[in-house]
Amino acid sequence: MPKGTRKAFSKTILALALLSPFTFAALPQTAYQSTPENLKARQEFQDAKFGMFIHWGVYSVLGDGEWVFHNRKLKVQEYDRLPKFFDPEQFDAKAWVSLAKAAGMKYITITSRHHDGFAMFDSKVSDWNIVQRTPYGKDPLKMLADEAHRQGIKLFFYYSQLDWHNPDYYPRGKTITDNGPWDNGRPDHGDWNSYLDNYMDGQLRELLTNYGPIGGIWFDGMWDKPDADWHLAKTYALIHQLQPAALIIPNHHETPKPGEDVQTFERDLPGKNTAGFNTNYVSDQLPLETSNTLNGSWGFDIGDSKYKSPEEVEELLVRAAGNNANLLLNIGPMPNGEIQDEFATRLHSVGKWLSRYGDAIYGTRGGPLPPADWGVTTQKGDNVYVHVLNWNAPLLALPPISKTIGAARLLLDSSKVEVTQNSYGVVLKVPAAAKGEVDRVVVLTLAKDR
Ligand code: JFZ
Repeated sequence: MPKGTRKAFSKTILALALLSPFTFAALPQTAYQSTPENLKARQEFQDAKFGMFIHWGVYSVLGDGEWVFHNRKLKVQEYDRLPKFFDPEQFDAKAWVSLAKAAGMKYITITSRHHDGFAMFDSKVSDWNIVQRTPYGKDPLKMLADEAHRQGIKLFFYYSQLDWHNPDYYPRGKTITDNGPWDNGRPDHGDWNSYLDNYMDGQLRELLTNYGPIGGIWFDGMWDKPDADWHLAKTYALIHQLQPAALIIPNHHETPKPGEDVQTFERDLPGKNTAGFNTNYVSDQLPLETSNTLNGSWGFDIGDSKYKSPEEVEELLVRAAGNNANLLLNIGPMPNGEIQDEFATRLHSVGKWLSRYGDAIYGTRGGPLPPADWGVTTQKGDNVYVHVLNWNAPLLALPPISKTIGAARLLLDSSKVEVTQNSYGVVLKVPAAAKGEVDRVVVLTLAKDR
């Protein structure tokens, strides 16, 4: 390289070196580096596998789901009557947390506010909250957080960024027209920046300050205005600054953005899009989660009796685990604070089942074999768990597993399972399923590499 060129070259390098810190400063999103606490929390989240989702708000009073404000095209002044009837005298934080634990669930994600914008917690940012507007007058999230800490279960807050009540949620999103025009009486102007920076970030600050260590924030509603500037970098930085281990879990149905810690899929296994609004992109970096309902609804629906059986829930959980994902299973408690028996009995059955099969689920990761119609595999340490969900022949032929299988046994009674392994793959002799047996789990112990 001639001398002049070399000089110009090194000048360019110098300029680039000087420029780069500024480039990163201007793009805080790309600079997001998760902290060690956050990475540890992600591992614990993946180990947890099974969580309880709770949709509960003033809408529960009407027994018609959490979208009733929108579906019935109510006016703001009409919806404002609803909190006066919310008096959950049967609410018992201990009973809720105990039920989650009995079901084998390791975390709870509850609506701190849904699309009606009504804060189910003691918020100073606005009086549109449970303490100031309801006869109940107390903060159930505080009671739940204290009880969750006592019982050693993580609590996450669902938070709707979409708001059907606050005038500053303006310009409005697609939910104002998707059901035919809905003018609910708000003025045709508003301060979007103030909504995000003061109202929303103010409430998030409260949630991450007043409730002890929180598992994370489960965001929902960005899909209402997919092209808006949601000030995500600012909001995400605030959360990670207040609680570095808190996980940001956005239900925006898009490819994960910088600062997000978990990719969640609504009513679908990762990469499947039977619901019609999920993305096919599956992160190979972030923990995965899939949410689903125990009947057909999220919020309490008095006319919904389409309960999933314990067996269906168990299969969902196993298929989620085999896809390297958690299952977040929803219940909508009643407005009096009780969880209906149909939910409680089913959850107890799943918990009983998990006490026998949990070894093949908790703490595992998906694979090594791809999920298939016959079933899935999970793995932990030297063990591969083959979950046979849908296979009626005595022999099950699997694709190759790269390591040598040292032993094969049934999880339930440790009885030996016949296995052959060659370059074509692995053949297992699986015992017939007992009546009602959802999952036959064969544990393959891999030989140590020499
Ligand atoms: C959202 C909420 O609207 C719903 O009430 C519940 O909280 C659920 C967990 O999350 O559900 C959605 C969100 C977006 C679409 C559909 C359902 N969408 O874009 O079609």
